[in-house]
Amino acid sequence: MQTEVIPNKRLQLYCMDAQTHQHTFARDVADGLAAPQKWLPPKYFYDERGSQLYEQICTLPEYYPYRTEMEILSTYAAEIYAEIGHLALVEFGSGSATKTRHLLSAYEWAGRPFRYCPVDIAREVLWDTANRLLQEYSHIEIRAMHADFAGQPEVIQAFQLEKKAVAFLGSSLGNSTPEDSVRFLQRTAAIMGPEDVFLLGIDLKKSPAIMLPAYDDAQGVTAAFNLNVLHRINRELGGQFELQSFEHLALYNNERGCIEMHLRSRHAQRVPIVQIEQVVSFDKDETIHTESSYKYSVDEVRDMGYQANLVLRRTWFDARRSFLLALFRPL
Ligand code: AVJ
Repeated sequence: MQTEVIPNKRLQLYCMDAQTHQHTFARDVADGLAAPQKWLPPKYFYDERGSQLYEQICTLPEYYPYRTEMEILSTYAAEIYAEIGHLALVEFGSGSATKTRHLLSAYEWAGRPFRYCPVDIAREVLWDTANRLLQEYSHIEIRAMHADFAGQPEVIQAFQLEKKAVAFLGSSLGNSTPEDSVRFLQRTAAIMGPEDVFLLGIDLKKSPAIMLPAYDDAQGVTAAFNLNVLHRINRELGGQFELQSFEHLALYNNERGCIEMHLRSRHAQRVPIVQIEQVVSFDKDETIHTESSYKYSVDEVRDMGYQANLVLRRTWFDARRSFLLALFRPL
């Protein structure tokens, strides 16, 4: 980890070097597409185009997770802030920080300096957002980190914060399996002090009739978002995917309790990927599993916390109890 740019004392950018990122992408694609069930880690959705498409997904009528979490944060920002106190706010997967702004406004209204430490894998979005926030909040001090934090929450130790509130919003934890999620929470808890808090935004289990359209919208934005990862392989790894030869597929896996997104091969085909020196073969209807989005009950969320020595202290819901904002403290 290195500190790359210091434009002024209110904004510092920490960077994981690009080399590491690129290597990982090539290796993950090579491994994932060689597996019996082909798969790709969802974090690779978020290149510049993918980040734009995700923002667009958030405006879709079908995509309730965004709206509902937004409702919670806008309704209860003052209450949440009162519970957290004026602690430095670290956020995993901050993206455009649209929802977080409600919380940042509560900090701002306190009328004294506060520190916001966003961590994201999408570099452009991170940078643009940080600069925008500097304009919007006169008391904000930003330490932004461009990093892949998946499976390694310890990256935030580079911020060297004495006390902190760690936020993981947007149901992004849902992209990990429950087993990996518990491990992520355990490792996060291990680097939290006794007065630190953990704020988790997570989607709740509900009827597939509501969940499924959120991942298979009428306008096909989610389909474009899903297919974009093939475009990225073409661009960054010399892949020769023909996007029209794959179709977007979303399903609810009732046993695992997650929405799955796949890309299904419309016909048998062989796809060269130059930079990993592989030709990937597909049967007709064979899929690449590109994302799991786990849904939980409140009890399951509480239990995951316990397994990580985190105690669920407060819960906030939207009016329809569609989404949960949970505040944990160390045991
Ligand atoms: C960014 C993890 C919240 O799982 O709902 C949106 C991403 N995938 N549509 C989710 C996503 C398909 C998403 N999160």
